[in-house]
Amino acid sequence: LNPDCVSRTRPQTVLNSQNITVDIRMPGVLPTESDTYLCISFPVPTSQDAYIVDFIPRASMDTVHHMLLFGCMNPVSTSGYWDCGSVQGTCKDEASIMYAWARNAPPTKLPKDVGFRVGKNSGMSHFVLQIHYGDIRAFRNHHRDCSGLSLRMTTKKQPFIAGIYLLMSVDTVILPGKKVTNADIACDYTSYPIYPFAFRTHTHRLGKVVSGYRIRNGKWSLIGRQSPQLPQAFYPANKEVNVQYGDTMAARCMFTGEGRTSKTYIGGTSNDEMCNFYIMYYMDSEHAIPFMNCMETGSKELFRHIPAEANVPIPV
Ligand code: IYT
Ligand code: CU
Ligand code: CU
Repeated sequence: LNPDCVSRTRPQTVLNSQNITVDIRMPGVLPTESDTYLCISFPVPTSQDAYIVDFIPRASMDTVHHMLLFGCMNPVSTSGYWDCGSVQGTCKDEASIMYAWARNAPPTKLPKDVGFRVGKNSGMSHFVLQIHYGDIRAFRNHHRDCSGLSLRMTTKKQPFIAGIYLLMSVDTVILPGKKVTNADIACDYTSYPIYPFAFRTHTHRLGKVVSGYRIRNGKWSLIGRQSPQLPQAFYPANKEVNVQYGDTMAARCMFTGEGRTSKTYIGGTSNDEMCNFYIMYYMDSEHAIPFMNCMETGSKELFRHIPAEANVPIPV
């Protein structure tokens, strides 16, 4: 077994015991069909609070289509790897996404003084890494894959906490043959200020463009806009747009029903659809809320004022 394949924890330096690096690697896997999703879990290696301050992808470009890192208390398994496609999933409890890497997209860096808080007290005793292996032909020579992620962590308290705000549609129905269906989501924001620095979009095949906004005093400001058909990584957000008490968060996914012969609903398979807009933000650690969701359907009246760009497809 290639020693690079073994997941491990090691101190960053002997001089400063506050820093740890965690390597989360597939244990030398050989997927047997294209579009296999494999997961491994790894315990957060400290009982104290710790902060992830850097993500270093260790992915093989020719085999890995994308990787996602989640945090949770109860992974589906704590030994070996498992198939985590639509059936088993990642965690028995709620999983929170913290990182996405996708082939041909630039990797996300956390800003200085910003960390994701992990550890038992923050509801994250385990990491789960999900890897989507694309074209199986890359494994013709039967080599084994050890792709994964290194996390640079510290137990030193960070001034700002990273978090994820997820806007998702729960009730969209896409009619067959209909050229445009919009999934509109909006929620009032009633917490301490957040500073978005990255965003990620997710739909399946029918999504054309996904856009996210802050609405303040009736004015729509773009946080980010991307085609979900491009690599679904976190992309840099518009840094000028922060979100504060009294603002509204809004997102639209534009879908097309062309090429379908029956209705398409929200669901887990590739024949279903999803509409997700993820915002990665930082927040003053004193008031930090690491994960927030918005699942409310946006009103017609509100979305009368959405900028026209939200319905302009992005060329892929
Ligand atoms: C129904 C739906 O839209 N599911 C999404 C969003 C979602 C993410 C997480 C829902 C829950 C979560 O705990 I994290 I409940 C969804 O499954 N998105 C996929 C991944 O599972 C994260 C994606 O690639 O964005
Ligand atoms: Cu993928
Ligand atoms: Cu999905």
